[in-house]
Amino acid sequence: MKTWKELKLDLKFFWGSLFYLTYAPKAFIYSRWRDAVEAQYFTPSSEQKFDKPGKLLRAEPISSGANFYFEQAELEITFLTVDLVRVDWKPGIPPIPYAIARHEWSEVATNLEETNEYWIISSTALKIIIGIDGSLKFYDNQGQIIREEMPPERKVEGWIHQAKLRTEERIYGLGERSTPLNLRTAKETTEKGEITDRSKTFRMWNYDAAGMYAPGSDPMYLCIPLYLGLHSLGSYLVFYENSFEAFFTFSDVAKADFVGGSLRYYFTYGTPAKLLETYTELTGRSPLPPKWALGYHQSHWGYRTEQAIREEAQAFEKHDLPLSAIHLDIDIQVGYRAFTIDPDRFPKLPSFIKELLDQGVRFIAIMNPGIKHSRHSNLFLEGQLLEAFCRLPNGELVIGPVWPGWCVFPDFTNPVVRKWWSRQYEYLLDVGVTGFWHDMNEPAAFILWGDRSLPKPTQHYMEGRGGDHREAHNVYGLLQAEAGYESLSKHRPEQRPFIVSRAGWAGLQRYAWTWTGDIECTWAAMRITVSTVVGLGLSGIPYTGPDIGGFQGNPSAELYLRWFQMSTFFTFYRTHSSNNVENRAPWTYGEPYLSIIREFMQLRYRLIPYFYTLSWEATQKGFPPVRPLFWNDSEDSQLWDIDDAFMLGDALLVCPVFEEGETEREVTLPKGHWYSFWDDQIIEGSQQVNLPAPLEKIPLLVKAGSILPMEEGDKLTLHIYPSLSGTNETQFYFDAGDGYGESRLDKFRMVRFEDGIEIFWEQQGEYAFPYQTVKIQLHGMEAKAAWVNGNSVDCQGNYLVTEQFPQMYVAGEFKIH
Ligand code: NBV
Repeated sequence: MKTWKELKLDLKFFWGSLFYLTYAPKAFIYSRWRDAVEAQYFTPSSEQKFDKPGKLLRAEPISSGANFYFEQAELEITFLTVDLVRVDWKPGIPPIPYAIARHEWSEVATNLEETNEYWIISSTALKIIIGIDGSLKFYDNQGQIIREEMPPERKVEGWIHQAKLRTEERIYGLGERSTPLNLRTAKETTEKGEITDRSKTFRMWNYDAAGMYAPGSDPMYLCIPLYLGLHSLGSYLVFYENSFEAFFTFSDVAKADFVGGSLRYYFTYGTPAKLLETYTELTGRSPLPPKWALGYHQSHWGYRTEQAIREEAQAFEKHDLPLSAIHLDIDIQVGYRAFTIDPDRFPKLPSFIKELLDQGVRFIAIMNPGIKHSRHSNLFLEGQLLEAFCRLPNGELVIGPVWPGWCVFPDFTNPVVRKWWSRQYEYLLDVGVTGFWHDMNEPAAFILWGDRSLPKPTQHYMEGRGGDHREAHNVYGLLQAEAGYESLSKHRPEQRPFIVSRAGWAGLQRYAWTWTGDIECTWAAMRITVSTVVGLGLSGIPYTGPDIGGFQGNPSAELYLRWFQMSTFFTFYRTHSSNNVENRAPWTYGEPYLSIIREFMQLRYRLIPYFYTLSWEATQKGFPPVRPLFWNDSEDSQLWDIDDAFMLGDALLVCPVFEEGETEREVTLPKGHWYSFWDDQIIEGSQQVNLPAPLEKIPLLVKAGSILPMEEGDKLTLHIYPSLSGTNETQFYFDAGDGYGESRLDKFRMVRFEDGIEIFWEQQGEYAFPYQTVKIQLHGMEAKAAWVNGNSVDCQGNYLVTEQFPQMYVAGEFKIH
């Protein structure tokens, strides 16, 4: 017998499904029309086809590189730095550099040599051998071969590019993926759900999961044609600057098959950290987010009125839970139209937003790119005059069904359209909306079969050079985010923009955060999220997180709790759920879950100085805050496949629990020593251990040698985790938390001695130190005496309270020797 609550949920699900059905006739008409359009416009190209480049005939040096002339192709190799090269095979339509942030590079000295069998182009750090047949071999500065590429194959349109993979080689990246972290272990699943032994083919085509996806589903919303290879001789990164649809497979070879465009790619090698630093130098880094964005966000598709939102915010207060933002879904709009908020349901919006802000809660509004095709829509009329909407080659408007009904789609590849779109945010900013949530921007349309997007012959401006949807599709969300970002920077220059975008491409990190979409509510789904988030980080996107508890379905209390605990250590910390499930918030499941969740939320807020420093580091180096375990230990092959745990920065190792009823879990530790965050137990690294994971905790480890900054009001506690020996350096970044004012860096050097530790503290920058007191909390050490700047100070067991100091010595006994 079902309980009343279960019956209510079934009913909600039933109505929700009926609601989707109302779109079915439009989806049917659209799917038929799209198929007809594609059949009409796609005729085989008359372009001459050849397979391989043919024989290498000659080469000539150019500035920072060389040109190589083959019988049927041309190859241009340019060194942007000594260890970053651009490889450009021609012919092919040159890409519009949407991904690229840096265009000017200093000249690099290169050397071009010819031998009997091949040519060599080299810098001081990288040597490339160009075979007579067009094969390429990349060598590092030790003379080790890092990557071996076969001659590319030109198709009628597009290219196939293959490289050999070493037996032990692992592959990561491709943007957002819902598979094991090492993409080489992912297998194809049959329609019946059976797993085959064939390698999975990953598709590059931003894709709307339309309400629910399960682990293994591919493609996802945000594809990036980039991967990292990691093997016993080193690691490298390849980024294809080609936004066309493509298929990547990793078996004995890595195969990239593009349906169009040119074959232009970038190669660099080095440690994973170095790879991300170089890649984000090329494609740009995330700007510093406003600090509040690192707090907790609450969302549900279903908050319809001012009162409902007020009650939700008040419930946070009532339950003594922190809240930084509330996300408002399409139900607050008028007929689901972009840039609208229903004035009847939000009669006093500016004062309501102010009321929320006074409680520290920001108002984030959703927006979809589709504009209602109607003469009663101002945006439609304006856009028509501007010729802003996508059309077919015969000039016919592309009209597809989305939430508002029949919609037209702005062509964001046109700068005039981006500017027009940018202006639309202005009044919502004036009303007080803090940030925006870009949904359905793959772009997605409702269908009954076939592709969930615009017809491929849809024409795009492509900055004036023209192109069709096959090329523009994957950059659509990126360019919408650019327009949004420009708008927020321009119209509200004193605050940092906050945009969350579902779709994107290489470079999205410059403008927006993302989230991992409509994941189902299962333990397996929660588990795969670690790979998705870590993989996105390795693809240059540092800010992401899942809908806590999953989007579609009602998780058990335990699943929600475990999901919450894990997400406490992801950058984007948000509960969100579908409109046909129960509204889910930290108190939904009562005790003991509420109290445990509260503790994790409080821990998250205490850790904000740590998160914020990681954000600053992302602006400087492009390092994702959430990292794989091999990040600092890429030579340890034991760590290469670990995707059930992750690092938050260099100091914290997070081991979520992925099974119902589990109260302990196995953890593989990287080298060094690790402190259990909960009880200071010290564990030696480079081994597998079983750690307790009762409901109220997940294994959380701190690397020996770290200092963890934690704040509570105007008090900063520096948690000191001494290493066995040597010196460790750490720095923390502080500023006003928003805007573009002064900042400061507090740099700590910790030296471990036999009988104590010495800490040096240096400051840089004009921003005043934001705390009244500093507490030094020692871990794994019993203090006996302490001196600050040479003066003896009171020291109680394992902590002392002080002001800022240039030097401190604490003598005592250590738990590890
Ligand atoms: O706007 C409704 C949902 C949203 O809640 C979700 O987060 C998005 O991923 N949106 C998708 C559109 C409908 C999905 C069925």
